[in-house]
Amino acid sequence: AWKKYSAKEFTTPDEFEQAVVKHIETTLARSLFNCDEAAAYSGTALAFRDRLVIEWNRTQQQQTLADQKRVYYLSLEFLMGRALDNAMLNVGMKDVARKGLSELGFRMEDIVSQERDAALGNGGLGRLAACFLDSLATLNYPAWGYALRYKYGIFRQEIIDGYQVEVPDYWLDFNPWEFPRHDVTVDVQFYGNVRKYMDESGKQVSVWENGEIVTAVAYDAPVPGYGTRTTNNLRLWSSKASHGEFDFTKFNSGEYEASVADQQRAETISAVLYPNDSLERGKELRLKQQYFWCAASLYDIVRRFKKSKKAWKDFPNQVAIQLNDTHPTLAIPELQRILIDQEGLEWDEAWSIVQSTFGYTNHTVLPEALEKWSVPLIQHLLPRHLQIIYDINLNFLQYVERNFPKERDMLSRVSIIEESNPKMVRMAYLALIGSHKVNGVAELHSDLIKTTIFKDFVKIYGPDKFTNVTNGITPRRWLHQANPRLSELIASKLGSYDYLRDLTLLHKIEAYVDDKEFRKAFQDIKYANKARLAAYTLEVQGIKVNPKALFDIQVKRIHEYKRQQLNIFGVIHRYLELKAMSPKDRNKVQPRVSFFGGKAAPGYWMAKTVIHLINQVSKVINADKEIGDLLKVVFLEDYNVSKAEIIIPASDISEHISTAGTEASGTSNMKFVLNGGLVIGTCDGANIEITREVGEDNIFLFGNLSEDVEDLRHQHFYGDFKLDPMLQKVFDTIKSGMFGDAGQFSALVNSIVEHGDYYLVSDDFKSYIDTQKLIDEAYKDQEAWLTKTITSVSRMGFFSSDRCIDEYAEMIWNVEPLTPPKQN
Ligand code: 26M
Repeated sequence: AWKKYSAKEFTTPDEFEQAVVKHIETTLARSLFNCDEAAAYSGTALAFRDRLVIEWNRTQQQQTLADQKRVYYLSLEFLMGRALDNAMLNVGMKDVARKGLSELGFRMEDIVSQERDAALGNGGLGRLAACFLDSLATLNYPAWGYALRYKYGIFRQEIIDGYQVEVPDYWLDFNPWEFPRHDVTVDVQFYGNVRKYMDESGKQVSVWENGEIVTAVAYDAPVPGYGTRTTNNLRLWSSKASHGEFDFTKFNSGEYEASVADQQRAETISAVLYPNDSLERGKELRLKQQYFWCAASLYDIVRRFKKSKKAWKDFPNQVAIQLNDTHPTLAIPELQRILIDQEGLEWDEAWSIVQSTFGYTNHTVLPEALEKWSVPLIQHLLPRHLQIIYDINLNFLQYVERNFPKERDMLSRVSIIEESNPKMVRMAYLALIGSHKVNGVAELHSDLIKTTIFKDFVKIYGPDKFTNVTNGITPRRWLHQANPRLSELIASKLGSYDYLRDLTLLHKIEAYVDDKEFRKAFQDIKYANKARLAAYTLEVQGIKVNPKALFDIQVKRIHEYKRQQLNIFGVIHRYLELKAMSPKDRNKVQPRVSFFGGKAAPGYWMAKTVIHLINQVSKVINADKEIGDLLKVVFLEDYNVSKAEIIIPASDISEHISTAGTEASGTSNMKFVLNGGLVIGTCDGANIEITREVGEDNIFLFGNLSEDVEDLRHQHFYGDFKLDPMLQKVFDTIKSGMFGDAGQFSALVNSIVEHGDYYLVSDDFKSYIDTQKLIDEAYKDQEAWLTKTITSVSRMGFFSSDRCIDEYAEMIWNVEPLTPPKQN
């Protein structure tokens, strides 16, 4: 019999060093004589990986035997960032590794920063999925993530002459965290035709045939939980030609190029993450990605279920599938297809299984961001699915007609098919109709989806189909890892790190809000974090900033609705005011650094213009000797997860200033406050719940409310549009050429002056400027400011993604945790 393998686990720095050396010399076949930081990183990662893998295998085995319901989180994006620091925290041997590395002559920070980010996502939606995986494992839920193994993640951003330039992010050179499973493959079909026939019993059968086959290969990555042995699985699918390297028939008959071309076409499917936050319209390759991933994942899930030999009606008791936005909506017709075409179930029975299995999370109400696919494209690529979508729609519309006979015009409004030219499939409607629950991601947002985009559906299904799960963030990465000193300070007062598993315990630090020593330590940590960002800014941007200045930060994807333009116009306004002051008055001004960071979608010209303007303004202001440290403007290049871990702990104030009603939740707002920064924000998304938790005195809210937005927009078009006079001055300055050729910014200015100011920049400008003044005043009273920040941190317990995941588990998935056995 086989002996159970037991990894010789390191427990001392010495043993750790041995493990590192072993991996460098044998796994990597490198000599120790030229052991650089890259090699030290690799050895360290592999040493920790060994320990993760044991618990990973154990967890998977336990979950298989336990035979209870599992969660499958389908997301086209997982913005994981770096894995080593997280692995060290969860394995619990970071200090041992630190000592060991130091004996080998390395600093932990330098080794950790050798790792490339796993940047398989665009922004908030992808990072949310990563936080959810962390919480699912930490709370011992049996759960898998499913996604694509993109060869290229989100592009790297370089700023050249003030313009964004996109550079490919090839991240797989050395990735110790993934395990290829060449034995776990799924053949996925595209194109072809549907043949219908009667079987012996007289039943109509549809066969989808003559398609093109692409093979999905599984790559697995371990997802360890904190303070638990549970290690879940993230499965990424990679595409390759179904016949392997080359089509040998073609190859042997001399068609070398055709053979290679087939192979490349197949590999293109998982080649690159779309960088567009969904604006990528109608691209066949994107639809192929979506189906490829849905089909492979469902095949895998169904295969696992079938091993249990249970009846199909038990499927929803074993499987909960969560759709992260509409990107995986094809999983709905795909499961229906498997059940009726391959497993021989009747339509109604199959459909009830489908509906009980899926839940759908909506992440935006912006109409331009709602996915639609043209009927001809789906017909061409997925002919059988189009038939099924039409049948789903027919059944649904018949149901609506029966129940609302008097509302004929509702039918065209709620139809899955939009009767345009060409016809379009409305993916959000299909996702909603095929799921048992639909949730928004913050209270306001969940209310808005019920009164706007899904209004008719509330009438049809009743309000209980709709629910709210306010987003959350993992305190492991966003407090403990990003801000180790603050985490340690909190632990020293609470007596342990238990609060990292139950963030509501943070409320106990409110008792120290008047404790002199605690306050001093808290303030010192904030200063050190600001000094760290200042050093980083000098090193990579070449801009010297004073850590004593007020650090004002806005980092997120660049979008008109997020209103970075409002921020930079405010900066220009501030500059004009400073220039107009006497030197004596200037001396009383609160110095400030305005940091920006974020990527623009490559084809989003307005967003790119905003980046350009920020950089031009930065150049002019930073060079102004008269202004000096009173105002500095910094655009931080290539904002990503690992940079966020440096940037976020360094804020005094961060900006979350979307037009009310447009930002579904926001999650960086939570990260900033948890790290002892305050927020300037609109009454939008999770800002509203942050206000409820921390108290109105501890946040700077401004601007028009969501319920007034429609009227204001109407007035812009049908009343006369009056530009805010301060904003007018800002525009005059831009037009004067102070920031370079004004023509470059005319589209941006005109979107406000000429084209109706859709995002209400002018309407909110005065309120924004006034609130920034309040902030300057408030910051002068450092003691009062400190009280606000400490109080806020202590009240952030609600925003842990652990709370969030427990809500999904209870209200949507109906799954229970599976506790790992005590260590043997
Ligand atoms: C794209 C181009 C132009 C204008 C808008 C978009 C766009 C907007 C929203 C595309 C996709 C959008 O939604 C998807 C998304 O990423 N939503 C984000 O999800 C996060 C996690 O729930 C939330 O915190 C963010 O508020 C929400 O914007």
